[in-house]
Amino acid sequence: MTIEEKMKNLVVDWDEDGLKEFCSSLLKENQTSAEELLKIIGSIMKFIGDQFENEEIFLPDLIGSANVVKAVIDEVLDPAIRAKGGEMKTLGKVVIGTVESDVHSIGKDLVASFLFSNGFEVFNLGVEVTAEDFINKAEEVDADIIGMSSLLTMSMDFQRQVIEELNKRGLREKYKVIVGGAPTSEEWAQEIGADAWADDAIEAVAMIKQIIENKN
Ligand code: B1M
Repeated sequence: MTIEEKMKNLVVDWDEDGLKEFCSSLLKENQTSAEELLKIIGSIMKFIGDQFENEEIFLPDLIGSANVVKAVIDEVLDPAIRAKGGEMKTLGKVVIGTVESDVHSIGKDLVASFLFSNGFEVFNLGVEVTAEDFINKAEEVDADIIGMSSLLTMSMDFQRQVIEELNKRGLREKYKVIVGGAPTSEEWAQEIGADAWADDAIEAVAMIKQIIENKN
């Protein structure tokens, strides 16, 4: 059985302790990296999402699996990445969150972890983050980038509202804004006046590196 198959079984069985133990032992024995395990988790969640969309599983199954994945990211993978990152020189500061009214955290957390593992200082504000909170945090930490995730068609407009609020406060030029999440697109990013859009966590890192290079 491959690592991915074993992890998928543990997620589907809601075996949180089993998945934590399995990932911890892989890391301890240097069989793989936390970044690789995050990529695998991304593809497992896509598989589970497809099953949900095809009505092969139901909302409680989805919630159970998502909780297992969140616990492993928070308690095993993110700490492993942070433990390695002690000596890294920061490439820039990113304030990131899922927008108001939206509780989807997994994709945003993957982006945050990938950014951290690539040398960015990341301020992850969690979910249901208001425009006020995005902007206050960016001001407080003197961020370079504000990153907003949205998984619901109904919550996308809050990305626009954050940009409008930045404009109102005369702060729009101070920060670069990147948006992402399944219902968003390059065209959406252009429509709301964001600086960049990324399809996945890897692309988000590449886009943000590019933005920072162009800024300096
Ligand atoms: Co919900 N959900 N959900 N959900 N959920 C979706 C998004 C949905 C498409 C499922 C469906 O019906 N087909 C649908 C939205 C439809 C729409 O509006 N277009 C939906 C719905 C309707 C809902 C509820 C309303 C259900 C209900 O209550 N009836 C409810 C909403 C609650 C709320 O937010 N107010 C709800 C709740 C939930 C759970 C709590 C059960 C759970 C979330 C748990 C959690 O995150 N802690 C959940 C889940 C798990 C999903 C699906 C199945 C999977 C999402 C996920 O984690 N994907 C999702 C269906 C799907 O996507 N196939 C669905 C894996 C993750 C790695 O991918 O998040 O896309 P993703 O992130 C990617 C990219 O998008 C990108 O990079 C990431 C990594 O590669 N990306 C960025 C994301 N953010 C980025 C930011 C960036 C750049 C790139 O820059 C800043």
